[in-house]
Amino acid sequence: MAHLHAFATDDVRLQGVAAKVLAGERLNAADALLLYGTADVLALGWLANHVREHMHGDRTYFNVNRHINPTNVCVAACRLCAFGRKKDAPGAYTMALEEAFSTAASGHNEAVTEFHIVGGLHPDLPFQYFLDLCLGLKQRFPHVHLKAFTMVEIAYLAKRAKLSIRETLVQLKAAGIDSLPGGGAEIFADRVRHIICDHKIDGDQWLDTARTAHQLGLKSNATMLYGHVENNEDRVDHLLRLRALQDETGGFQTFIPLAFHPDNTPLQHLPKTTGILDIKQIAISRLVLDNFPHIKAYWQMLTPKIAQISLRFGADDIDGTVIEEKIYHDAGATTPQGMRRQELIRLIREAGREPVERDTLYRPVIRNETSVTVAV
Ligand code: V47
Repeated sequence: MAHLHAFATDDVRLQGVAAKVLAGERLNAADALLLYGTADVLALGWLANHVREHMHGDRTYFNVNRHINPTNVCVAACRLCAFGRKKDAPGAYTMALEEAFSTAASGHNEAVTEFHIVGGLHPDLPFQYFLDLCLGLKQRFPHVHLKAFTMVEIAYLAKRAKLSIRETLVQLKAAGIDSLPGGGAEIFADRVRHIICDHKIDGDQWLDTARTAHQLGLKSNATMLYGHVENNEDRVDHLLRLRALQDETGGFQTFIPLAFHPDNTPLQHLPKTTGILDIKQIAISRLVLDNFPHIKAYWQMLTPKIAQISLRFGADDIDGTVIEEKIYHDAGATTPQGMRRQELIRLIREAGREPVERDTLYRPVIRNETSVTVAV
C-alpha cells in the first residue's frame, strides 16, 4: 500500500490501471490502449519501474556478444528492411564458412559468451551450410552460446529442405543452436504485414514456429517493430498474442521492442520514432507482458541515451557489446557498431542500477583476468 500513496498522476483515467498494476492484476487490451493514450509518461514509467523493481530490483543485465550476419542475400523484399539484397545486386555478400568462422574469432578477444546469428533468406544456400556453420562454430568456440536464426529463417530453411519445422529445429539443435533470437515478428496483424513485410511468414506461423522451438526446449526472444504504419490497436494485439503463447509455453526470455529506422528503406518517407514513444513502448511492454521475465532496451536501436533512460522506465536489459551491427546501420542508425563492456557498465551505473553480466540464459558471468565462468 505504501506504493499506492507514492503513485500520482494528472491523468485520472490512469488510476484504474494503476490500481490493477499495484494489485498484481493482469492488464487487458483496453488498459493497454489507455496507456498508449496517456501523456503522463512519468506516471506510466513509475508503474513500469515498480513492476521492474519488483521482478529484478536494481539488477540490469548485459552480455558480451558478437553479431554474425552470414548473408544479406534475401528472397523477401520487405519494405521495412535496408539490409537484404537480391543475389546479383551491388553490395550482396555471402560468407564462405571459413569467413564466418574468422568473423566469429575476431570478437573473441573480448571473451564473447554469445554469437547472435541472423541473415537473409538465401535462395541457394543448402540447409547443410547452416548445419555446418553451427557445427563449425561449436567446434571452434565450444563455450559460446549460439543464439541463431529467427522464426522466419527457420520456416524458410524448413521449406527449402522439405522438412517440417520441428525436424528442422531438431537438426539445428543437434548441430549446436542453443536458443533463438526474437526477430521477424514485426507486427503480427495481416494488414500491417502486407505493407511492411509481405513475403514473410504470417503472424500465426511465426507464433507456431516459436511454439515448436519452445516445445523442443529451445528458449527464444520476441520482438515488435514499431513506429511505421501500425496503430496502437496493432501494437496491443501483438503484445497480447505474445503473452498468450508465453502462458502456454513459458519459452520466451526477453521482449525487445525495436524502433523502426526508415533510412534507405522503401518506407524512408516515414518519420523516425520520438524519444517519448520509445520510452512509452518500453514501459507498456513491461506492464502488459507480465509473464515475460525480461524487457530489453536494445541500445543499438534506441541510442545509448534512450536505452539508459529506459532502465528507469521498465527495462532490465540493455543487450550487449554487439560488435559490428549491420541491419540498423544499413537503415541509417548513427549509433556506434559496438560498445565496450566498460562503457555498458558505466551507462548502467549512472542510471543508478547494478550491472550484471549475463550469459544468454541469464546466468551471471563471473570474470577474472584469465578465465570466464558462468555461475549456475
Ligand atoms: O526482424 C530490420 C528489424 C530485426 C529494420 O533476440 C529493422 O536478442 C528497424 O530481431 N529498422 C532483426 N528495425 C533484429 C532482431 C534482434 C536484435 C537484437 C537482439 C535480438 C535478440 C533480436 O531487425 C528484424 C526487423 O524487425 N529491422 N530492418 C529497420 N530498417
